[in-house]
Amino acid sequence: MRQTTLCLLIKEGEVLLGMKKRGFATGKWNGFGGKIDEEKGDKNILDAAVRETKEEAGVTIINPEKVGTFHFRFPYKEDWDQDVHLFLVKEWEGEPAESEEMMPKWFKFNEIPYETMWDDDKHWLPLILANKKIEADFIFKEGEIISSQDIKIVTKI
Ligand code: 6OG
Repeated sequence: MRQTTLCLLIKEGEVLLGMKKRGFATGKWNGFGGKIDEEKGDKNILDAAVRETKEEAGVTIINPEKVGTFHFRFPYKEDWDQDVHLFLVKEWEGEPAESEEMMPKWFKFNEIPYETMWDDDKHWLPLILANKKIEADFIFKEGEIISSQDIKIVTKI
């Protein structure tokens, strides 16, 4: 299964999201991340998290904390299937800046634009912002709508 990363930068009641400007999920707000790319030197999932956040948001993340694992499945489009490793980031170097792929913006926790995000996000992001760790399965049907879901709060990840 394809392994990808998703990083959420957090500061004082705000979360940094990026508007995806091209490719998969264009037009959605999301965290930063992508797949492990050995050609770009990634040896593990953490390398991919650091590299992708630098490429997409212009910041170097420090001490990312793994807070979730997702199994996303798209029976109608299996090449979208992926396991996503979610990281919370409270330290970084640099200022978020627009890239070719993403336009970053800070959102207050109570102003998160769930209506322009992946359908799953409204179900798990509030848990993450409340300091929970999760393991979740989501199956989608056409139109990228959830057809089934299972979110478990875990203590160890
Ligand atoms: P690229 O193909 O752009 O990597 N991703 C998802 N994020 C959320 N919030 N919900 C989903 O529900 C997602 N499916 C994938 C993981 C894809 C990026 O999109 C994330 C990666 O950061 C289905 O390289």
